[in-house]
Amino acid sequence: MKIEKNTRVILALDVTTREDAHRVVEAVRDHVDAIKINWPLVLGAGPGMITELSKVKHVICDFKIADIPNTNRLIVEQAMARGASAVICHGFTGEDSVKACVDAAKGQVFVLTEMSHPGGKQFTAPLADKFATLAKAMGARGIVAPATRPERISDLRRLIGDLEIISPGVGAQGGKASDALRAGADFVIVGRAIYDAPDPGAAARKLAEETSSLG
Ligand code: NUP
Repeated sequence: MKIEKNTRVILALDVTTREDAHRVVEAVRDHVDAIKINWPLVLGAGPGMITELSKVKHVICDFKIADIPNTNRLIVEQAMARGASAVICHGFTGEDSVKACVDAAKGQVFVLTEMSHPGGKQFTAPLADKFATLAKAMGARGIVAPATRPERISDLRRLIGDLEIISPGVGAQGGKASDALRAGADFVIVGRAIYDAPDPGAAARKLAEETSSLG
């Protein structure tokens, strides 16, 4: 499922209650193109959130799936059956495990490469090129690459051609949305800089002004 590029912002909805989730989504829905959810919301408010939110926007389930192929398949099937448009998986588990995700999600998979936090340099950075190449070879939809290191987005873009890049690390982790997009990301992923702002709607609007002006 294609996510239309309007604002090129994906909301990372790392709140832990249904009330907070809906409050933030109502405030920002006009300024984001999709919603990424992660374990904090699913564990805090239940997997029904996938279905509820999928009625408002495309939902990407950032479950960082990292298991043997059969377990990966079962996780992905559950997420997709509840309304997810795509899932995020790790690449270090190897070709067969990534392939199981891609098959179960009918291609709608983003593979993690170099993670955006400081520790991401330790183990994921040295292997990031391999994860990106694996994503392309396995037929994934795209990769996750760090807005905190835009030069790495450019490197990885060269390896994957026209696969999509979604990029976390904007705001709270120090990255800048326009830098990540100029480096080759299709979308930025933004959590705390939106949902922790005193006025999430205003924060999202301001960000969308910055990103949509880049075309
Ligand atoms: O490398 C990654 N970095 C990262 O921050 C891969 C991710 N999936 N994320 C996720 O993006 C992280 O789990 C969180 O949900 C979001 C960033 O949130 P924030 O730093 O904008 O609050």
